[in-house]
Amino acid sequence: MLRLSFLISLMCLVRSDTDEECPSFTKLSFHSAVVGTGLNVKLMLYTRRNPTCAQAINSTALGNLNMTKKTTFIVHGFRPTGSPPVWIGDLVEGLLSVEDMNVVVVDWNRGATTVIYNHASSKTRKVAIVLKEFIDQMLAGEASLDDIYMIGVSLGAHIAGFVGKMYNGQLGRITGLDPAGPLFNGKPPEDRLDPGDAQFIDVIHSDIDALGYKEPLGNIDFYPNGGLDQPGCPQTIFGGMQYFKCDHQRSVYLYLSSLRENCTITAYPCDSYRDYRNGKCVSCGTPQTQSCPILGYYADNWKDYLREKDPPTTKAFFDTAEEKPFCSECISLLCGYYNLEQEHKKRIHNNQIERQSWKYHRIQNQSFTGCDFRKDGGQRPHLEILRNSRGNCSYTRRNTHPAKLSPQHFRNTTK
Ligand SMILES: [Ca+2]
Ligand SMILES: [Ca+2]
Repeated sequence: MLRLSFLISLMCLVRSDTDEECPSFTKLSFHSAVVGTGLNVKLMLYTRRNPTCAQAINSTALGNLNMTKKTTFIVHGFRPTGSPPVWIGDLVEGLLSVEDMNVVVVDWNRGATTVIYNHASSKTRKVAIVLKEFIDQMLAGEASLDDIYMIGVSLGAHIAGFVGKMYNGQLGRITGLDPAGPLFNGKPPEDRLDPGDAQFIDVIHSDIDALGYKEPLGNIDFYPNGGLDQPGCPQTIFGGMQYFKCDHQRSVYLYLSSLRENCTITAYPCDSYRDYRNGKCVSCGTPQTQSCPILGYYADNWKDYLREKDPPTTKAFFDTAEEKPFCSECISLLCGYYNLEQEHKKRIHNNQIERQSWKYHRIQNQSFTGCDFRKDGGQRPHLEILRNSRGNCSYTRRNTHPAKLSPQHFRNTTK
């Protein structure tokens, strides 16, 4: 009898342990979205000590959180169906793979889940206040605002802005991934993300004609493929849910590629996408000692330069492939974009270039791992890109690096 009761209590112990361990992101049903949900903010901590099994944390229980390290908060947006964001796990894993940090998933699915966008939007300030209370506790310990980084997706980007504002812009960094446009477009800075909300703010705008925010909101604003629509996303309602969210969500996948893929997405500072497409923004606009800004996690390498500008804002453009690795599209690879017309003129003036130039049409349909070209100490690449009116890409070897690349080498770096 004693043995049995011991066994039962042991089972209860194990059972309650597994219940407590590894809390997961709140899963709700579409029914919850229809009836609406009250706000409940859960914080889940992942570190290299517990990379796959979260710890539920709050102001009084900080778990494995190491105050001396960077802390990255991931803040999601509107959840019209109640499901967890599909990219959460990949983002946590990616962040932990690039740096030993604390990653805190801010689960406000109860609150964000509703079919009525306005209801989710109206809770953003309250989420920000919960985060402020938590960060205050961290600051009461050894943590520093410099080491606080918030990645906000859609409504989450504005939540991050609200938190940053409460610290007078002294938060280390905010990354806005297609910050929400509806109900925020045209609002004053205090009612949305703005460049004053953190020490450095980088933003990716991937759906400015629907769910995203059109105007610049940070120190650098990246507009992939112009920011309106993304290649590979359905253009009609027959694409189902993807028709509504694909462009918007692409900002997250582009950011993720900066953590996972062995090639970088280079962006070109420019006044407009049109100017970029017309080859007017080849020089990157940064001091010659630097290369062009890159998208994603390492965008803050350009922090000092971008913040010193007056005003401290930069728009940057680039094109991508339809799928990962998005950087594989020829046009996004290198710091040199010429239209065919310009290049023709160049050839007339310089026979040597003409003699040494090669063209590789339709190479953009292949996965290209030529980012090695950028690893030569930030030098300008050996290849320049041509794009003709039909959108085909081709490459021309730079005459400054003779014999460094052969057509054979080029073929070897494509697959
Ligand atoms: Ca603001
Ligand atoms: Ca769109």
